[in-house]
Amino acid sequence: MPRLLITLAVVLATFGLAVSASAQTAAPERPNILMIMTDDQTVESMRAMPEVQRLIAARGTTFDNSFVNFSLCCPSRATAFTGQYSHNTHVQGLAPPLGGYPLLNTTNYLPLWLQQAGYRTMHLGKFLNGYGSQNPDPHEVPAGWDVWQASIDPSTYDFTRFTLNENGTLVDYGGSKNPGMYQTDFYTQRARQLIDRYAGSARPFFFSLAYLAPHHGTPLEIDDPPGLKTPALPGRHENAFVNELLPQPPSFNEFDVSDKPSYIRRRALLTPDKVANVQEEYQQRLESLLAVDEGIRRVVAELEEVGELQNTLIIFTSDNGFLHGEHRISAGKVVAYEPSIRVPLIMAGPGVPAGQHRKQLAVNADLSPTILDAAGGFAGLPQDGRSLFPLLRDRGLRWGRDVLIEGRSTGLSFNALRTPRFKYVKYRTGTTELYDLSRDPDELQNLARVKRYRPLRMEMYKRLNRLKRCRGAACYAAPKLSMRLKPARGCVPGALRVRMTGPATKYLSKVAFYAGGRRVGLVRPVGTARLSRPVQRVVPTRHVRAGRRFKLRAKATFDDGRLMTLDRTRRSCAARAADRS
Ligand SMILES: [Ca+2]
Ligand SMILES: [Ca+2]
Ligand SMILES: [Ca+2]
Repeated sequence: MPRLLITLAVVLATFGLAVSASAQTAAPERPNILMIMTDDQTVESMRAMPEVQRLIAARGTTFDNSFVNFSLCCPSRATAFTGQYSHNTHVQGLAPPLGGYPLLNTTNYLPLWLQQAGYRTMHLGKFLNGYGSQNPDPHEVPAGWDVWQASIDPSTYDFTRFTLNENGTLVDYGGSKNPGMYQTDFYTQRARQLIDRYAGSARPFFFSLAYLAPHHGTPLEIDDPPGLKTPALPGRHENAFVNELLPQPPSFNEFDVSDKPSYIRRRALLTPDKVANVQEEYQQRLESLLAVDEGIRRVVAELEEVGELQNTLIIFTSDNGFLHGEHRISAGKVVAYEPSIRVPLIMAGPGVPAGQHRKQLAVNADLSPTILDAAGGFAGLPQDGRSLFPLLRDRGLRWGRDVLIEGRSTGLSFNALRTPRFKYVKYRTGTTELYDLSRDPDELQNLARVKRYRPLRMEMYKRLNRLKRCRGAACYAAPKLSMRLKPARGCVPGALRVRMTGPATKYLSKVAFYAGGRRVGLVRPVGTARLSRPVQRVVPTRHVRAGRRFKLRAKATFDDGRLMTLDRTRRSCAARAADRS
């Protein structure tokens, strides 16, 4: 059997399908993996979750710049379970023909790959939209799940009365049979039971725990605002944030929308009444997260009680962000603006440094390769994202990739590129948007018609055209940049001449050099001039002890804000030729 697996791995690698080479971590055994996904949760709302901060973020690493490829429940979950952007999953909506559960290819996706890697796979809660309603038989259980307890649509969206498909059996919860039941609390209790039951087994588990909050759902409540949908709350948390003011960043109810696409320009300013309603909606969404936060405390406590906490990789994230009045959108997602595409992403457990942050861009297509990396498994499909573990091990590492954002809904269709600094959006109508997020984080000044950004726009347009049809490694292709060292081989006598080469040098705006962890050189433009060519530098390496191997790293910054590191390992000469001269 192991030989068969090795053969399979070799075959997959040969065809470029393998994503995970590592698996050889320091951990004595392979970790359990718990992926907690909330629904429609913004990064801003994380302040309502002190337990997640204490038990996951403080023990782990927070990705400060985490995005979803397609900011909508169903496409986003399809990406999480396949490692593919939505143009490859073909799940680009909530219902056929654009999307919905029936469009997910359940014959080749993450849970199956994890089973092949020896994992017990479990899912509890919301799955892809339309599960139980769009498939002809609600008893259907998708392949790949050992323990399957998914909510049946539309009962998914009732916080007090819902039906789970429990490995093929439909079981009703709440309602008149069990008044007072609250879905979030039920999921927490059920999650603890599952952990208790399968802890300590020789088979590690992958547990997908999908809370509905802070997404809207029934029943209606007395203070629900007219015209806006809100979650339902347990009595103990009603009005917990009643005094919380709606955040009003500069993009809130954006006054001048003359630079915006027509679907924004058409929107009227929000009236004070409407703003009050949005505030109530905002408060209820925050309030609904309190039970999730409590739930996560109890789930983590359960892992600790059964002795599995140290050996469980916990991933906390959301399927998409949400707008609360930014750019005049009173409630919504799908769009390319920051509050819509940004999601919380926090990891803790084996191989994850404690109490750290990462600035590098992450995208939900990274979830599958990251999980497979931890599990020592292999993807059966080209992965459009990458394992985040290299970024966890090396905070200075930069890949230089663009993140692809996609969106389709009634009357709206776009693709976008997100770099660490810029966002370029191209609508099917031909309209474009360009934002310099380092100067304009609230996306108030569309630069698409500003002349001096034309070269950047053309370049991003070309890259977007490539990325919008990308598959696998092409989706995270780095800029074509390399470095030439002199001496090219042999030991380094005390200094190295480094020259940046490759077509991407023409977009370089700055390069910093590090040897053995110390910054030893910087090439940057003087004044407003462009970087002089060729981009090269003699960097001293005398601080590296004689005869030692050291890492030379070049950290390149491009005009569009992309960052890329290039590494080379060299050895300093035992005899210090340079010192003697
Ligand atoms: Ca969602
Ligand atoms: Ca409500
Ligand atoms: Ca209220």
